[in-house]
Amino acid sequence: VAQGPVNPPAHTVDGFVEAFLRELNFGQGVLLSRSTVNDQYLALARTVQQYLVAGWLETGARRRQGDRKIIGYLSAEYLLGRQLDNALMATTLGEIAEEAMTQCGLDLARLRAQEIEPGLGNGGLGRLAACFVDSLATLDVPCIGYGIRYEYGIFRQTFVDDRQAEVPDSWLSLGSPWEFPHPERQVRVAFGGRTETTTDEQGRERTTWVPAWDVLGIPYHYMVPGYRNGSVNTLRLWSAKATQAFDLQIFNSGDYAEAVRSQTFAENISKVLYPEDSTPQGKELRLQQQYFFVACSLHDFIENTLPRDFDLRRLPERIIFQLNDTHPVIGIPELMRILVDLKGFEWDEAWDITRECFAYTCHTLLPEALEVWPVELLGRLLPRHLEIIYRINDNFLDEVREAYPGDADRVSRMSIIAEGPQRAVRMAYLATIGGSRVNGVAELQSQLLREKVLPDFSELWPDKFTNITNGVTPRRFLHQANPLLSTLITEAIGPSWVTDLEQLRGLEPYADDAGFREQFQAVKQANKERLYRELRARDGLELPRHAMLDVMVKRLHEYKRQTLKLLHIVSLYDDLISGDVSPADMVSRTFVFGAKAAPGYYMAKEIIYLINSVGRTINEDKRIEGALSVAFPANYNVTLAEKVVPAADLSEQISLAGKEASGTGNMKFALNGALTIGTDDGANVEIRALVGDDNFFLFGLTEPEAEQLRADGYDPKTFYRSDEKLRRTLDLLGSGIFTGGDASASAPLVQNLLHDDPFMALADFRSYLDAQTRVDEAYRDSDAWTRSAILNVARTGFFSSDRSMRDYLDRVWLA
Ligand code: 26V
Repeated sequence: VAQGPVNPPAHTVDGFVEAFLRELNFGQGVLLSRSTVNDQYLALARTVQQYLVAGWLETGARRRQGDRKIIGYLSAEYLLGRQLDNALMATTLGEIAEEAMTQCGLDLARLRAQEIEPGLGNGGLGRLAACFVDSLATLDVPCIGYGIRYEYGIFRQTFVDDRQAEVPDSWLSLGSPWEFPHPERQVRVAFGGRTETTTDEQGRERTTWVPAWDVLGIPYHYMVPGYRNGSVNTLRLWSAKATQAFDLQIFNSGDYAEAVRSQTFAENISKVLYPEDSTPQGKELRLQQQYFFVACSLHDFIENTLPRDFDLRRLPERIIFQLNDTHPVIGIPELMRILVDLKGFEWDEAWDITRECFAYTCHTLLPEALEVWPVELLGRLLPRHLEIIYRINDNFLDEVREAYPGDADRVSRMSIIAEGPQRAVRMAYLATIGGSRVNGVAELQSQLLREKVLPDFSELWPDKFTNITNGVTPRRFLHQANPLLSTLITEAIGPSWVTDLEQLRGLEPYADDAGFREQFQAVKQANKERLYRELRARDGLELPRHAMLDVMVKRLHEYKRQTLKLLHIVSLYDDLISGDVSPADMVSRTFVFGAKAAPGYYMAKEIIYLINSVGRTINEDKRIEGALSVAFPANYNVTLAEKVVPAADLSEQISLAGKEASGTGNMKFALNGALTIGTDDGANVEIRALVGDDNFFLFGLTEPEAEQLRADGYDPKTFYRSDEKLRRTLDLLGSGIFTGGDASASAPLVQNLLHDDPFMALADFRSYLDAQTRVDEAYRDSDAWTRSAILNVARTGFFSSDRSMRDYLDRVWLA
């Protein structure tokens, strides 16, 4: 028989129905007449998959024959979103599937809604990884995405008495049709124990690691389809399994719980995604997760992906491991261990190879977000890796001493090991030293990375540093999420913008076309109504059809300043209830929030509580005649984003300047025709430069101004005292009217703002309010607003993740 893949089912309604019924009968083991929605969804998923698999197998075969360099994307998070819609889009099966389901008496939309999205990430960093693998497949660049198959992804958020409560996300519970487990390709990963040094016959010292325990990594493969190009890459996520199911002796003696204890322990490693975003907790299990997936991935690539007997001196010709933040940085000493301890390389040669095989992306500017691991913990869990890190550090510090004779201060500043009561390994330094390139994720952040976060390193190796501005996939976030706008764009400029987003420039002339503007507005209105239908069904929310839709969706963090948004809302409410403005004279607004707080982040949870409290009070107040409404649907995720982003009029990107590394939501909104109100921060800077000052509402301190204010001794009270509107707003927020008469319930946030305000919300309040007034004025002229919205779409093609990938190829991977 032929060795190639068998043909997929026919690309027709009949072919689809036939394949679907086969999956339902033979895969699920049920008759259509007896099947549940879940049966139908699983069968549908497997059916669509059949159309992709041939391309996947062919891509794999093609990659194995060629000798192209592969991108090994190492990321602890992939926030993929639902797979079914993406697969239907990639295969152009949308209409066929719709008709086929109708013929079976089923509703495609209902089956789609059955899918629980794999929420294997926290926020921007995880979603970025998902966009990047999408773009690499679309560009037909060989890539393996490596990560962890968490059994529980990011928690499901609920609200109980306006406060966040977390529920485990058991996304696998109804079946997981998108994954291909390969238990036969298990990898053993060791932990703990000690090292032994011996001298071999040639008198060379050889170190071996004698570990104390181990676990197995089982790979689960996911297809990553390119956009209608037949190319399908692989995402390989690792699941931990105990090396021994249980201890038979203990089991036989009757202590069942004790017999499975070590199994439970080992399998905890891939149990749950850490919901902490930005502030590392130094938890042992998290280091276990990091080493677990990195060790599995390096082993998989070297032993199973490279041809047999591959000459490892040429490893950098075949792989570049991209480190998505510091989470996989332990891969650097791991590759050194493989080369030196297991493959017999001399240290220096191994080091040259290793440095060429890694590159590091830094996604933050907050010093507290840079991972450090206590030496004690790292040495206990990975004793050999700690030795290797010490040796890397010794050699590196020699280099520093040579470059800067007599500068002991610099030597201690640059050491991988931070001295102090608790010695710790600085993972960002290890990544910078052990990789060939370091990049930030937007121009401003890359500049601050060089000047403030890693200044000594950028002085020593100026050419190592580069910027690669983030991007988002136009397939999911424009074409799929906004089908009406997608169609309108295609009618105007043809279909190839989907894979060549700069072509959106062709829309610029249409901004001055009254007929096009009218169509554009109709699309926006339809998208709002689609969102409101969803929020009614999903959350029981009733929202007015016609109001400016003002959206702030992102993780809850003080630096992002959801509080500033809240102060704006309270100030408008104050305008109304004090009689300063009548409801009829106010530009009606609907505010939508979406935000999860890390479960242990106290202030973030207080902010959620107050947004809900303020929202409830405003929504129930008849006096304001519906001029303002607030919606905070629980559990914001990729699926909800796909409805929210296309509907928004105004995108809130209001972090304190110098704190948001890039932002990617900002890009999604602009591409979908929302105008941005934003600070001079992250990628906002680049969005504004592209769309033009007239089409962007800028406010707030610049990064140097914020720094200066902090250096001069920032006192939020002075702003409170000198600005009457601010005073009234904060007093109202603290009065108890939003919290059932209990002023103490709002005190934690209000007191924090008055006495500390670490992210200078009070300093930016006046400027923000003024900008919001400009927004109101602009919105009253709906033609001019729509013109700006169209120009936002036309001018933000730069933010395609396809462009980001080309930049990585040029400046990092193939440089
Ligand atoms: C850090 C940690 C620390 C330990 C606990 C778990 C955990 C999980 C994630 C992170 C990463 C925080 C950094 C991050 O998400 N950065 C965001 O990256 C986006 C993509 O580059 C960027 O757009 C956002 O501005 C940036 O905040």
